[in-house]
Amino acid sequence: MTRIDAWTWAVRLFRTRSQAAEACRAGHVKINGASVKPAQPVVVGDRVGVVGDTSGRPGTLARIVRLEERTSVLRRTADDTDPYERVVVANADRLLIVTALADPPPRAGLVERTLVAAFVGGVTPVLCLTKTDLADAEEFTAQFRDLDVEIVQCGVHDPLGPVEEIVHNRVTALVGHSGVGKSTLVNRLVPDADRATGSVSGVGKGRHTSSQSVALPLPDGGWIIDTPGIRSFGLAHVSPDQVIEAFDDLRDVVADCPRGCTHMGPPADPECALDTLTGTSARRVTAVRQLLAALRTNHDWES
Ligand SMILES: Nc1nc2c(ncn2[C@@H]2O[C@H](COP(=O)(O)OP(=O)(O)OP(=O)(O)O)[C@@H](O)[C@H]2O)c(=O)[nH]1
Ligand SMILES: [Mg+2]
Ligand SMILES: [Zn+2]
Repeated sequence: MTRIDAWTWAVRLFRTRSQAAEACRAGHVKINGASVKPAQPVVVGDRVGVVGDTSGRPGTLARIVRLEERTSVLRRTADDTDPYERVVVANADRLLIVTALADPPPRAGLVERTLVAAFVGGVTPVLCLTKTDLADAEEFTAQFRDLDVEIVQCGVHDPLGPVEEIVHNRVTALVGHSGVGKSTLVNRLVPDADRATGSVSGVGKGRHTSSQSVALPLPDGGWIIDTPGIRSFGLAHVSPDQVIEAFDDLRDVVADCPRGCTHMGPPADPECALDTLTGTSARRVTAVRQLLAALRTNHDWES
């Protein structure tokens, strides 16, 4: 699934990667063998089965009749109290959390919340810094060091090699605040993508240059998914235990925590088992608690 418009879904046919077709959704789709009709069952990145006219000729439509099981799901909710989960992208291997070092200023909270969604959704996050020509990266990146998240600089003046290596032969989604340079980066990675880019002056006034998620094939293999800018990342569906679960070295330790432990340490959780860890793991606990703290505080980053 490469693009979704009001009534049609664009699909790329698997056997011939270059062949595209339009498809419409059947009333019900089969997920894991069961016929269901969820509100928005098919998202960009989904693998679907289509029948009917798959020629891709103008005016023809195929029918989506099957949704393959997803290898990863990046979800968000509108805010932290909203029970309605929206899948942002399916089947991504990597999530590039695109963050400008200035204009708009980097928001640690938004990065932390996006990291949580990636860890919980089974997508490996990478912190991707843009506008490196406008500010120094050191101070901002220091706070993420103990999470072992890969950090790559990919401003317009930085060489493309490191980010090309990350996206090669993988499905990579880009997320981040509006105006950070997601589409600019996509245009560098896919020279004929021709994604519209915008000036940052409109940020905070509800203006987003990209309004749709689109998957584009990379020239050397793999897919890149450009998404519209976000102002916040609702995590109503995420519990502290799910975050801990994503870290191999912490997962087993919390089995010794008292019931209802929120793993924040004293004073809230004086008996949290994570406090028995030492060395690198202890530093990791501090970093993961930073994520848990971000899970509790959501902001709408207007600008
Ligand atoms: N100085 C500088 N400007 C950049 C850099 N990367 C992107 N820009 C500029 O930032 C502006 C916004 O870039 P876009 O690529 O449209 O941002 P976006 O993240 O796709 O924004 P939305 O589609 O609204 O989410 C454009 O004017 C770009 O030229 C960079 O590394 N340095
Ligand atoms: Mg864009
Ligand atoms: Zn605990």
